Order: sequence, then C-alpha cells, then structure tokens
Amino acid sequence: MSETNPAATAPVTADAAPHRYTAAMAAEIEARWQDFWDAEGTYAAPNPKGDLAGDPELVARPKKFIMDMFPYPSGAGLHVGHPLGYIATDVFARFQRMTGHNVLHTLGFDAFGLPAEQYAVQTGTHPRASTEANMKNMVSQLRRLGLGHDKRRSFATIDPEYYKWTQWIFLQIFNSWYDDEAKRARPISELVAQFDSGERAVPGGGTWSALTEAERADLLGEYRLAYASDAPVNWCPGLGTVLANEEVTADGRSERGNFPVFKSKLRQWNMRITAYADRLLDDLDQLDWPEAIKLQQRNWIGRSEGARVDFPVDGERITVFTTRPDTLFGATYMVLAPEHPLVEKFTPAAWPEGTRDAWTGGHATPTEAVAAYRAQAASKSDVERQAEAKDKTGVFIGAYATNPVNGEQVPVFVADYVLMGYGTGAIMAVPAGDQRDFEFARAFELPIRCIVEPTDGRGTDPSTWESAFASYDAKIMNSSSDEVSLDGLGVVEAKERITEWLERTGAGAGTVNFRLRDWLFSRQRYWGEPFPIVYDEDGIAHPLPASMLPLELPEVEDYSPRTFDPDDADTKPETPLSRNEDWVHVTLDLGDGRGPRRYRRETNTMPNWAGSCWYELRYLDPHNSEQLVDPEIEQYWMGPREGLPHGGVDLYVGGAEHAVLHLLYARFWSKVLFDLGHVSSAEPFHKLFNQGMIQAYVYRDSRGIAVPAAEVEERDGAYFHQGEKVSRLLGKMGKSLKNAVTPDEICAEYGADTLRLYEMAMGPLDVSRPWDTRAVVGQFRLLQRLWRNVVDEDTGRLSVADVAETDVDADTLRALHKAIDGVRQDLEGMRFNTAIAKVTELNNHLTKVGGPVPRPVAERLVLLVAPLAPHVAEELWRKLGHTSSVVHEDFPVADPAYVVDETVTCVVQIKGKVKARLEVSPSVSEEDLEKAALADEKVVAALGGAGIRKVIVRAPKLVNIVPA
Ligand code: ANZ
Repeated sequence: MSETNPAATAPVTADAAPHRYTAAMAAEIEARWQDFWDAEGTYAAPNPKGDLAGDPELVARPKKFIMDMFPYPSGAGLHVGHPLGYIATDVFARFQRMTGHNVLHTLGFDAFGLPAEQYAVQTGTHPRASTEANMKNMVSQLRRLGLGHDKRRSFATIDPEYYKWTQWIFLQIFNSWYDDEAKRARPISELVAQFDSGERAVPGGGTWSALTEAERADLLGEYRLAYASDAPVNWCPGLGTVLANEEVTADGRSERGNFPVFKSKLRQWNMRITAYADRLLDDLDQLDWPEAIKLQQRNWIGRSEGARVDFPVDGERITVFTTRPDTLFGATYMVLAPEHPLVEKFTPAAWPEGTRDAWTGGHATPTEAVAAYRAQAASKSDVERQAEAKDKTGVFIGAYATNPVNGEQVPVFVADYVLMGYGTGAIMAVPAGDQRDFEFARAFELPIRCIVEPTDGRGTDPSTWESAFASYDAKIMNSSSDEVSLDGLGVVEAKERITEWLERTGAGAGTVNFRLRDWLFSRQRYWGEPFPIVYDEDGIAHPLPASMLPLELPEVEDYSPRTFDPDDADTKPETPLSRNEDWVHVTLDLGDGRGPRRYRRETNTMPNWAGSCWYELRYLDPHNSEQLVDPEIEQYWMGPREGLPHGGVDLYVGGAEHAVLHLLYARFWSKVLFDLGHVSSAEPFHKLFNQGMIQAYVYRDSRGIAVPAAEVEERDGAYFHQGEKVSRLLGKMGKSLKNAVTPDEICAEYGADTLRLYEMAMGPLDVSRPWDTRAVVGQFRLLQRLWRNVVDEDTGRLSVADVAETDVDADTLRALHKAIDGVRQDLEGMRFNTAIAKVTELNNHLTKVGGPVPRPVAERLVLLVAPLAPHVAEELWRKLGHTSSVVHEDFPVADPAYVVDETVTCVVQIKGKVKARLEVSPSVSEEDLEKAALADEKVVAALGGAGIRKVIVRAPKLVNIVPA
C-alpha cells in the first residue's frame, strides 16, 4: 500500500531549496554513515577478554545486553511490521550507550526449521541455498534501517561452528541426570559411581557390575536428561514428522499446516524438562516479564497439589492422582486411561456376575470390550477425548478395586476422558464433585454419593441433581469410617486430615502433579541439527566424543520429508537422513577403549527450537572454538547482579506468541548449563518485553478475495478497486493479503530515519497498531524542520547562533530542559512515542520562536534525536563541528531549575455550576483531588454545610459535587 501523497513528494522535487532535507538527501546521508559505522566498528561492544576484547574504559562501564528474538529468514523478506521490535531495541540500545553503558546489541538468524525446508521443497532448491539467499536479502533490508549492531557477533544457527555447540549442549544434557535431593543436574558419571559403590540401590536388586551393558544403558536411560523412549507421541502424517505438545493446537492439529495429529507409539528422543518443573515455576517470580506471559508459563507447567491414593485390586493396585482427596468417600467407581499398562492385567476372561448390560458395550467378554474400546480411543486426539460437551463413553473391564477408606468394591472402567499423559493415567471417580464423572455415572448407572453439602439449595439427594456440585467453601458429609471422619470439616481441613490418614496407613500420600510433559525432541526432517548419537550392533546409543563435533548435516539429493495422507494415523515416519547409507553406517573409534566399531547414526534431527535455546550465549563469545562461552565473558554480560539473582539478558524484545515454547525451552537449557557449571546465569532473559503487532487494512472484493491494497482508492469514505467497491478490515500484514508494505519502499520514499520515527511514534510499543503509509510523511516533516533549525537550506551552512547558554531566552531554556527531562525518562521507560512527541514540541517551539537557533539548544536537540534518527543526527552533529561520532556522546541532562512541576487548572462544580478553580499537578490522584476540592474555601462556603451525596472526579481537570 504505497499511495503517493502529493504533499509527501513535494519536498523531493528539484525546485526545492538546494540544501533541503529530501528523500534523496536522506538516502545519501544514510548510506554514507552506515558505511562509516561499519568501517569504524562504531557499535563494537568490547569483551573483557578474548578476541573481542577492547577499550578497557568501555569495559569498565556498567553493561547492558539488549536483544531481539532473532528472525527466521523467510523467503518473503521483511515487511514494515517485522522491524518494529528491532528499531525499538536499537533506539533503547543507543540511549543506553549515550548514558554510560557498554552495550551489546546484535542480531543473528534462526535458520533451521520447517518453513525453510518447506520453502525449499516447494521451490526445488536446497534448504541451505534458499536459506542463505533469504538471509542475504534480510541482511541488506536490515542494514538499510541503520541498526547499531555489533556485526562481529552475528551468526546463523545453521553455521557448523554454531551447531557444533548446540550438539555439544545436547551431549551435556544426555550425559547428566537430575538429582532430586540436590535439586540440580549432575554428570551421569556420578550416578554410575553411586550405583557402582552401592550408595544407591540398583532397582530390582543386584549390583551394577552384574548388569549387562544393555541393562545399564536402559537403567541410565531412566535418569538421563535427554533420553530415547517408546511413548505415545504426536504423529502428524501430513507433515511427516512428530511434534512437541507445544506445537499442537488446542483442537489437536499441527500449529504449522493445520494437519490432524495422532497419538502414536514411536521411539523418540525426549528432554526431561519435567525434572525442572518446580524451578521453572519458582524462578518466574524473579523475572521482569509481562504478567500475561508468566501466567501462560505457569498454566503450561500446571502445578496441582493433591494426593496419590492406592486402590487394591487382586494383590495389585491402581494408583490415582486426585486434587480432591477429601472426596475419597464419594469415589464410587474408577477409570483407567485406555492405554494404561495395567488394563490387560486386570481384565478377566469373562464378565463377573452381576455385570450390567450398560457396562459391557455389548461385547461377549471383557477382553473383547476393552480391545474394541482401545482401538476406538486411539483414533482420537487428547483434545477430542476431553471435549466438555461430548458424550461420555467407556467400558467396564470386569474388575473391582477396593476403596481404601471404606473397603467398598468399586467397578473399574476404561474411558477416554482419562488421559494417559496426566497424573497417573487413572482416576478415582467422584460423580458428586466432578462434572465429567457425574455425566459418566449417569450414562452408566453408577452410584452418586453426596459427600459435600451443597450450598446452592439443591439438596443432598443426587438423583435430583442436574450437575455435579463443586465448591471449596462447603462442608464435607457422608464421609466417616471407623478410622477417620471428615464430616463437618471444610474442604481444606478435610484434605489435610485425609492426607494425614493416607500417609499414616500407607494407602497414599500428598503429592504434587504437573501438567508439563517431557519435551519431545526429535523430528523426521532434514533441515535441522543432526544428533551426535550413534548406535552399536546391540542398538545401544553412544554419544559422539566432543572431538567429533560438529557432526555436519550431510549433503543429500533428496531432503524432502516423507509425508502421508494427513488422516492416516497408521503411517510411520521416515527420516530423510536414513536414505543416506554412506552417512548412516560408519566405522568409528569413539575413544571409549572399545576401538573402531561399526555404528549406525541417529537419523532424526533436532527440532527448530534447539538453535534458539542458547543463542544469547553465543553472542557473547561468538568465535570461541574451545568453549561454549568463556566463563569470565559470560559472567560479565549475563551473570547474577543486584536485582537479577539469576542473571540473564537485560532486555529481550519479541512477540508474545513465544510465551511458552521458545521461552520455556531456553529457560530449561539455561538451568541445565547452570547446574553443570558452564554458565553463571540460571535464567536466559531477565527482562522480557512483547511488542505489539503492526496491522494493515485488508481490502476484499465481493467474492471475499483480497485485492492489492496499493491499488485501492478512497472516495467519500468508501473504497474502490478497479471501479468495484471493496470492503476494508484491519488484519495482519503479509503477501497473502496483498497489503504488505516493505521497509525498502518507505526508505526509498523518505529514508530510514523517517521510517524509524514513524514506527516508534505510532503508539505505545506493546500495543498493536494499524499501518498508514499516508501518515509517514508527518515524521519526514519533523526531520525537515529539525534540519532547517540547524542548517541553512539555501547555502547548506550551519545556521545556529554561537551564543552561550546564559544568553538563551528563558522560555526556550524551559522548553529545552523539559524536553531533555521528558525524553530521558521516556527513552529509559521505552515510551518512544511520547519521547518523539516531546522532541517534536521542542522543535516546533524553536521554529515558532524563529531566528537562528542558539548552539547550546541545537546541540542538545540533535543529541535527543540521535537514538531515534541516528543518521540525520550524526550528520547534524558533524555539521555542528564535532569530529567524533554522536553515537558515543553523552545524552543531555536537564537542569532541574528549568523543570518546574507543571500545573493544570481543575474546575470544581457544584450541581454542574463552577464554584472554584484549583491549580493541581497533572498527575494528581482522584483521591487527592477530591480532598483538595472539598477543602477549598469557596467550595466549603458554597456548600454551606449541606451534606454530600456524590462526588464525581475526573482527574486532573474536573470535580463535580452533588450535595445531599
Ligand atoms: C477426584 C476428584 C473429585 C477430582 C472432585 C476432581 C474433583 P487438575 O486440577 O487439572 O490437576 N484427573 C486426574 N488424572 C486425570 C487424567 N489422567 N485424565 C483426566 N482426569 C484426571 O485435575 C486433577 C483432577 O482431574 C483429579 O482430581 C482427577 O479428578 C482428574 F470433586 O479426583 B479428581
């Protein structure tokens, strides 16, 4: 949408004053300073040591590590929405540089992953070729914006020197286990030592030395933080790969591509992120993140306090997890998830006497009924299974369990509303208290016992109820045995008492359950990091030694994923790397004393999240080939410090869509690396900021098809495309909606400084806002006026008055210092839009006053603008006679004498009539304003002792009093 506005193009024409700030001039200035900054390494942030060591004076300053979520090099290139965050961090980084910080700011590329691969498959080019071409294009688009990046620190996750360390971290994770007592990860060798010495018992008895190699591998696999296991995973035939839970939408489809996802039992790599559930939850409190994101992480981790209860069955037992152990007396049946491993064991050959017809599903034997029900459940996603409105289905397995609290025999069912992946995969069903159990009990004619006294007047006879009764504020009833009574207790006390009883009798124990599952870490794709794992003849996994890293992704002919009919759940994935015999089967000496042997390589690749789990660390020490990161350098930029007990990046800006996936995974890796002593920061990102989205109008014709926004004309409030009326709605910006505006277009028309100002001026950074190309010119005009205030448009010479500050008129000094004060605070608080408003105000003041601008004012105006519009600021700074870059100048400091508190007039009305005027601070609180109004002499007099019925306060400007 690049409507050309006559007003916008006017200044660009040739008949303008020869030294006016025009698009052509902006282009020239911007290119010149970008080259200069690159050549001078203006944005190089020195490390305290190593190959990027530098100016000790800079290193000694307080430091700031300011980071963006790095981009994915998509084939579509950037539209103006993409750089919003990059510009914001750049403005902030420049401000921090000018206020005495050593600032690390750079940008790399997250270049592995599905979209690049899909794009490559579609276009028939190798993913590396297309990814590199895309990166090249993005680099030049980004360079045009004048972002102050330390380019020495940039990299892409597909660089072998980078993914060498991604693989190395995988090995660290593989080679460690979580010590629940010490609450941290430890090397697996320490666990082996414990088993070997007998300090820790080998499960199942026996000694470590008596175990075979395969048995040892299996046992350690139960502990390793990265492990392969056969488990039901999310298989997406349409994409040809398995997916992490986080990549599956609420309706059980793939986040990418929207294909059905099925549960399928496959051998896959997992990361034991669940070991860190508590720490991932607890440490959120220390982070400066938006509350909404913290909440999403808390919900995803999903900590529930409750109890484990064992229900005996024929000498075995079914263990359930419940959040309501206080309702144990109301448990009238049990349900196992259809996949529960004990189902087969408990299912007898024939229906026991007294089995109701409603329970059998019409099958002749329990075995048959269970098999049929299992097959039916397997074809559904977890979400379908849990859907609230859905009819409850299930079958009796032909067995009874004993309710430990009252000895009652309760029937055991399988039903798909109980999921294997949550709790223990088994529940005690309490139809009176749980709606799903209630519906099931009704459908299967199971008893419902009222164990919580309803507080809503429905009475205590469940046969008259229409739903379960759930409340935490009610009293327990019908819950007494010889051993324990909960009757009359509130829920909280009842929970305590029954948990104590469970623990005393050994029938159960208080426990905490998490919703979080382990992270499925392998993908059946080509374009990802190969696993540094090989298998021997016995199928035992061996890690490659670090000396064999990087294990490079082999060049292959056919890198396409094998996809299947999206609805065919019975398909199995095929890894593209497995088609490469020479690479897969190798003879290696792993340096483990076993000499050269034949091995088979792991042919899965890592998920696209792997590369972004630790990239902040690589920025610190990007060329280190010996270590992940030098500890001293890591400590310097990211270590714990005052107010940041876990350390981390000072500011991380990106979209809110990464609330769980990337941010949770990266936190997990940080914690493992911290535990193993490789880094001093236990959290990757201390402060997180989510920028809003830049939206754009989507124009659609009568068939609903988007038409090119740039070709749409507006007439009398209606929109037309080729004469046809079209509709207009606010939506996303993008190629598919034909409304993308590129930064390149805007830079060509106005220059990068104008684009930067416009994006920052559009509104508060965290709020989404509509793009309006026609409004961009407003910021261009600001820069023209700024230019005119410093440079003579006819001669190109400096036009400022060389006077001392003492000779500047008081009004101007007040305007200047207020602007300095306000802009400083706004930039520090990332309120870039209001900062620009203040710069504009000062600039307008100078224009209005007229005459040459006094040098002390002009200089500081240029410094105020420098973080926002760095090119024009650099140019003007040099014109003002300075020989060093504006980038490292000190940001101006306001003289408090001129920053007197402003006041506004507040009108006080009684019954709508003005009775008094108060001078108050613009930020006065409603309470204070009300007090001041009621205390005012004139108001007191006007009220004449009458009482007050109501006071309406609209701070800071109005108080309306309604007397009684
Ligand atoms: C008895 C009970 C009585 C329950 C009552 C609830 C209300 P949250 O809070 O999400 O942790 N549950 C346990 N495991 C399950 C599984 N694998 N699939 C489906 N449901 C499962 O929920 C915990 C509650 O969800 C547990 O507490 C259990 O039902 C059920 F008045 O046990 B409750």
